[in-house]
Amino acid sequence: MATGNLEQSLVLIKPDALKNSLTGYILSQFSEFHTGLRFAALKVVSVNLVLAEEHYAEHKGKFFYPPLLDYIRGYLHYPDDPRKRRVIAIVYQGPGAIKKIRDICGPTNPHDARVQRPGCIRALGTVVPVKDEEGKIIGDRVDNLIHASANPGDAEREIKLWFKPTDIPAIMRQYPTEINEEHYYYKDNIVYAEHRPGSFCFISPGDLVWKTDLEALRPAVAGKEAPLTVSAVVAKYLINKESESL
Ligand code: FUP
Repeated sequence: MATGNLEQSLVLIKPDALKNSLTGYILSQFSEFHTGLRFAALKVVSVNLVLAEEHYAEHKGKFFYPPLLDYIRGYLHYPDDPRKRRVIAIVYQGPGAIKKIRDICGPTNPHDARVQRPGCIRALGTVVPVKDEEGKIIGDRVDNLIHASANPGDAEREIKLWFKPTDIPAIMRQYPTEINEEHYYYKDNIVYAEHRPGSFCFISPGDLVWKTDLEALRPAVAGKEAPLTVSAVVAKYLINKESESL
């Protein structure tokens, strides 16, 4: 796990921030001049369902989980324009990256943010009631513009979920990698060691991959229990592929 000067954090500029043209404002809040942090990686992501479910796995089963998936996938802010459904995913690196970024973001709920930390990014967000099938309000969906890793363990999990090692300059990579020596194919949430009809090869011999991904794939193809779900490994290899339903 990375610490000290090399600490990293995952930031997601969410669809509501993009819709409100807050990207430039957010990037300037996090600029090296203001925070001492640097970009380690950045990409525009059309968020597939596998990635959304894995990113918010800890909230599975909660009333706000389904709308949260629709929110991060851009369906709520761009119901009629699939081209605009995207987030900007960024890895920041530098001393105290996680806390510095969380402080600038502010509290999770924009109502709290406005009271407790006026001026923080999430103070510009909004809260939308969530209703059950009978129309009764059962809680709030929190549209808070930005995601930021909460602690070093989350940062490692999230960075490896959204980014391949080669998305990050070698000198800035913080987590162990390995050169893969096998072929791995994916179809319908299953990984295979050989090609199956309709599957695609997402890792080939010679590819640089996260060590923890390989430690999950080896048992997974042998039908054994793995330390990570197949989805957690494969999600980043599905990013920005053709099919909307991925
Ligand atoms: P944070 O770490 O600040 O992003 O907060 P959480 O992990 O607690 O929440 C993850 C996401 O769930 C946030 F974007 C807000 C959303 N959420 C709701 O929509 N409704 C709730 O009642 C709680 C959280």
